[in-house]
Amino acid sequence: MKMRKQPNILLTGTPGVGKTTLGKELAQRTGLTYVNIGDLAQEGQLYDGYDEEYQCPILDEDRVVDELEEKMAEGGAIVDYHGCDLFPKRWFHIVFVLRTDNTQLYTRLESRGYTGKKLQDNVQCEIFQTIYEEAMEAYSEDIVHQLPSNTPEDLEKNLEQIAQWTEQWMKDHN
Ligand code: DAT
Repeated sequence: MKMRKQPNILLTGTPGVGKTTLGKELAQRTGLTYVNIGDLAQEGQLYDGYDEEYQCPILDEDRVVDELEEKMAEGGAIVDYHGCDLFPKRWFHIVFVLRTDNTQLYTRLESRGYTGKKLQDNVQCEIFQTIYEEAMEAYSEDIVHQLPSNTPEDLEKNLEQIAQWTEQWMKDHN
């Protein structure tokens, strides 16, 4: 029996915009598999050096892509990462860039323990819509969507919309 085809969804955006929160709930609702790139890299130690400025390991992008290739070919993955141009374009059927107002984001990152340059750079990343522009360059513009992610109501609406899109995609492809 052939397996039911499922789409691959990319959730991206500045750290703190709510990718993990949305991704995990979405996985529960749709039955798709949530994949956190940060966790994957940590588990497999998929790193290539250390960033002294930000005090964090540097992702080995090639190894991350190799690690995921099989799963992505199968379909049904919800991928969560604060960057998007490291993945092959062909992997994703739709890309969501979550967006948060900067005062809100500042508070969230501060309570995550970010301070100083790391905090400022991340808020600035959101103000300059860096990840949105990265997504528009890396993928077909017609599959890239921005989602406001400020309030619990936004979260609920986003869940609802993406779950509906997923259901429709599966009807169209099975
Ligand atoms: P990310 O995975 O993008 O780094 P997260 O899911 O860890 O972000 O969320 C960061 C914090 O913000 C966390 O405390 C939960 C909260 N949050 C996420 N989405 C939200 C929303 N739509 N409204 C209010 N708070 C939200």
